[in-house]
Amino acid sequence: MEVVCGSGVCVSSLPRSSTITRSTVPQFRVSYQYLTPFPSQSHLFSYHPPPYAKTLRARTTTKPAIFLPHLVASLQVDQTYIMVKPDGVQRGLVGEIISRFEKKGFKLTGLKLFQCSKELAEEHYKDLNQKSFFPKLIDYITSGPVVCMAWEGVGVVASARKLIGATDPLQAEPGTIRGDLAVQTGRNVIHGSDSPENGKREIALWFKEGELCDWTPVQAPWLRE
Ligand code: DAT
Ligand code: MG
Repeated sequence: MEVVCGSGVCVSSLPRSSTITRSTVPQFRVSYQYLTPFPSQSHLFSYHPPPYAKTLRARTTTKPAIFLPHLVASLQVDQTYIMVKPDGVQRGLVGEIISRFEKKGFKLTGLKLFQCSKELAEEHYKDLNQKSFFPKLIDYITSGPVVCMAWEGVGVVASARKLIGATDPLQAEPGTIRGDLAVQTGRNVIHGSDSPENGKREIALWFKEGELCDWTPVQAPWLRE
């Protein structure tokens, strides 16, 4: 057995049936602990012996496999900023909206009812400040309290965008929040960050230090292997 690890790339000639344990590879203890949450070690490698290989020798071939770091990266925990806009609060949709994210299995790390200032709304939507609808958008977001939320999880940013649906509620699929609960872009009830970077930026913008909770839900082992 031969294992070579470099920066970001690992080359392994482990037979498929091999199990990495502390006793067999004590010097790779850190790698072992890192890989245990994944369903299997073999899916992270570029080469798998074909399942139809007839002989034991073919099945346990020692052909080198390249470790695929992007698969590890895809299991990264992200944060997203979700906000029930003033129309969602006024229409009594807060519980319904929170419930959809809770039921999906993401972790709530921050929650507050908040009246936002014009300056904060402008900073939040600064990428849209050249759009003709920008003044109306700022008036709308500052027209009443919003519910600010920080949610955490693997893939939470993209998944939240799917749960939310298209910007124009008439284009949003049934089953999405906007598809089920709204009819117009200018009253589309909810905001969700559009990238992990913006998730971090917006959470830092809307929450002060000490307003976020680091906790472990008891259901965690029932959501991820
Ligand atoms: P999203 O909220 O789906 O990320 P966005 O970032 O493009 O959409 O725009 C932010 C908000 O601005 C959007 O939720 C509603 C408003 N908006 C966008 N396009 C608009 C338009 N053409 N007319 C009026 N409001 C618009
Ligand atoms: Mg957006």
